[in-house]
Order: sequence, then C-alpha cells, then structure tokens
Amino acid sequence: MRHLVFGLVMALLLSSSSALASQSSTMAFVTDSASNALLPINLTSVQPSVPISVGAAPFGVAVLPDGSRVYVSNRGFSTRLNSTVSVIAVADGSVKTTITVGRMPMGVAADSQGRYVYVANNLSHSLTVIATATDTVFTTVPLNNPDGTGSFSPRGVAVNPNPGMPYVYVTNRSSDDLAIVNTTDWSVERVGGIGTDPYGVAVAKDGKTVYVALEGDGKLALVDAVSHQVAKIDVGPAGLNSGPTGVAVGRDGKVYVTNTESANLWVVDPANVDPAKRSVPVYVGGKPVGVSVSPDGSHVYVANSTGASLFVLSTASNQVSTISLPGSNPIAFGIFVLGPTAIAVAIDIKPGSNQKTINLGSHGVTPVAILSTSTFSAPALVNPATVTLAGAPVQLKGDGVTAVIEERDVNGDGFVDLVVHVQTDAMVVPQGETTVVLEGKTWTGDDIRGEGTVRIVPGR
Ligand SMILES: [Ca+2]
Ligand SMILES: [Ca+2]
Repeated sequence: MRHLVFGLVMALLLSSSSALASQSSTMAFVTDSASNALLPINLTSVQPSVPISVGAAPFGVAVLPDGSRVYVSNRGFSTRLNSTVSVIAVADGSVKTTITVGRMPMGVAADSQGRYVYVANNLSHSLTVIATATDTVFTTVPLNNPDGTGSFSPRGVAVNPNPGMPYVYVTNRSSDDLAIVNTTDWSVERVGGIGTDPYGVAVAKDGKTVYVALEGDGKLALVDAVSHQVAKIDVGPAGLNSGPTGVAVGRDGKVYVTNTESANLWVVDPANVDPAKRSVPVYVGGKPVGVSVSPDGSHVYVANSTGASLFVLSTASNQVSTISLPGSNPIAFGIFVLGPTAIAVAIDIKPGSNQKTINLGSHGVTPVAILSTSTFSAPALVNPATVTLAGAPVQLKGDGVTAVIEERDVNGDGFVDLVVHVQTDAMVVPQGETTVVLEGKTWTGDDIRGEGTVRIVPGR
C-alpha cells in the first residue's frame, strides 16, 4: 500500500478562505472536533483553505446539492454540551448563521433538492428539520414517547433520494432501531431489533435499500426500504464484532463502511453473490470515522479521527494515499465531499506514440484512447459517438451516425480500451494551453470526463 503525504503548511499559509470552491474542483468539508473548526480542502489541487471556526466539537456535516452552504452539527463535549448547527456560506467561508437545535446534535443530512436539512439530536431524542430557504427550524420531530417507547439516542441520519419515497432514516443507539420519518406528515415508523448500536446510515441511489453501520456487531444492516426486512453483511474482522461507524454509497452501488476499531475501510458489493467478495477490508490505519465518495466515483475519502488526515482510496486502483489536515480530530460524519458528477476517465492521446504533438492546422484525425479499469470497461460503457476532445467531434462512418472505433489494450494492462478519432482541425485549444479535456456520455446517460496533456502546434 502506498502512502503519499502532502505537506500542506505552505499551501495553508498562502491560500485564503475566499473562493473555496469552483465548478471543476472536488471539495471536502471536514469537521475537526479538536479545533472547533470546519476544514475546507480542495481535493483537486490538494490545498486546504483557512479553517472556519464553528461551535464546540463539530461532528456531523452536510453540503447542499448546489454547493452553496455547509451545515455542521456542534455536538459539544460532556462538560460543555452544545445544541447548535453552524451554517457556512461556501463562497466566502463565512458563518452565515447559527441555528439552535436539540441537545447534542450528531448526524446531519440534506435532501436531494436542498430544501430541508435534517439533524439527529442525541440527547433530545428528536429530529430537527431546517428549512434552507430561511435557515430556520421548520419543525422538530420527537422520536421517543413520554411513556418510554419509541427511539432513543439518535446518531445518524440519511434522506431517501428516490422522489417517490419521501423518507428520512435515523439510527438510534439506545433503542437499537431505525426510525423512518415520513416527510409528508412527519409520522414515524420503526424497524426494531436492527442490531447493536446502529450508527452511520446511507441509502442506495434507487432508494430501495437502507444501509446501517452496526457499531456493536461488526456488521452492516441492509434494510429493504419497502418490506423493512433486514439482512446483514460482515464488516468487522473475525473476533472483533464491533467498530463500524460511517457508511457511504458509491457511484457504482458499492457501499463503503469505516471500522473505527480495526482501522479498516470495508468495501461492500451488495450485488456480489460470492460471500468472499461481498465485503472486503482495505486497511487504512488510524481511527477512520466519516466516509464520503466523490460524485465522479473516482475516490473514497475517509476522515482519520486520530491522525490529522484524510485517507483516499482510488476506486480504480484500490490504492490508499493520505492527505494531511491542519486539524487533529477529523470526524466528518456525513456526506462531506462535493464535486463534478461526470465519471472520471483516464485517456491516452495518440496512444503508442511518444510524440504528443497536435497540429491544429492538420486536416487529419487524432486518435485518443479512453482507458478501461477493473470497474470501468470503456468499450462496453461509453457511447463513442458522444465523445469530444477539446470540443472536436469524433470521426463517423459513411452512415453519419456510427463512430469509427478500435477496441484494443493500448497500455498493456489487460483491460481492452476504446479508441476514437477526433477531427483535429475542429479542436479548440486556447493559446498556451497544454491540457485538453475529453467529454462524452455512457450508454446509460452518465457524463464522462478525462484530461490529457499535449503540445499544441497552432493552426492557421
Ligand atoms: Ca444499543
Ligand atoms: Ca488498457
């Protein structure tokens, strides 16, 4: 395993808190419980910005889908309890407002339209609903009842992304259940006996399965969102039936679970029928808590609560690297990464040639390979007619609709790649630019994006 540690002190000194995010950057927003700060990090340039002071012991985090604001739950310490959520404006890194919620707020989640933000209040046994239009409390849903029934000690919260399933899910540590809040009438249903000490929760992209990390069992619960039936998958090594805390769903449907006690990130493939391949641990180190997948699916980010760092798993190579953070107790419990949604692909312009020169005055075509990986087969997935390189379309056959392609392994890694040919004189490359961008779509309509470096000879 390869650990790359980037020194960030200089970058920290040189960068300012303004212009935290740009359209093309992937950003992380990490709560640091020790320094009472939110740490913004540009993951594209691997640069942190100035830490943003929030409340005591910030824990949970949620980013609005449009990237405009970040919501941080200030959990507080046992001696100094807190009951607030800090709202940070991403554009300038300022704290826009501080909202009073229930006692000891932990999990925070935004819905997919960005209309409401939900906060799980551990000591108040309630769910605060924040209306983002005004950044005020819209309602508070009690999860327990005066007669001692109901849900107790909520920790994690997640929103079903399926528009036909208006549910918010809350994990409850003391009552060992999953509370299901119906957002049309704020009624509460429960799935009891889910396992010991449910913690993090995430929902599959189609909304049909709810994933719950069971801290006391070393397992991941898979709750059917319709029938409420529960299945379980091991995410704790033999003999250590504890430790799962954070859970996140990847672009490809895989589920990532942090096991804080055993220093592992478990990669769960719920669709795999082979039990040995359904859940596999990747050793990361430290005490991993928060986990989030970049929207392009290329990397999984894990907050190391003891190491002042983020672990980064490349989903293509399965390699783990490390990014240093200015904090010392990063938690980042929630979906804390925001970025472009296009699937990141590696490309090879003029494959097989060491001469990456493109003469824009040439009337010929430039071959470009979209490289495949173990999880991304370019020939199977990419619609070649949709591909452009620096804005230039691909060469088509005589029928005017079918792209001219080759399917071959251009880099000898055993994965067959897709080669298309773009019309060289149609490429638009600004003077002095050496990076060109490939864009396109998969057959299922997802965007793809890759970058390559070339030497450009300007055309006439
Ligand atoms: Ca319990
Ligand atoms: Ca290949």
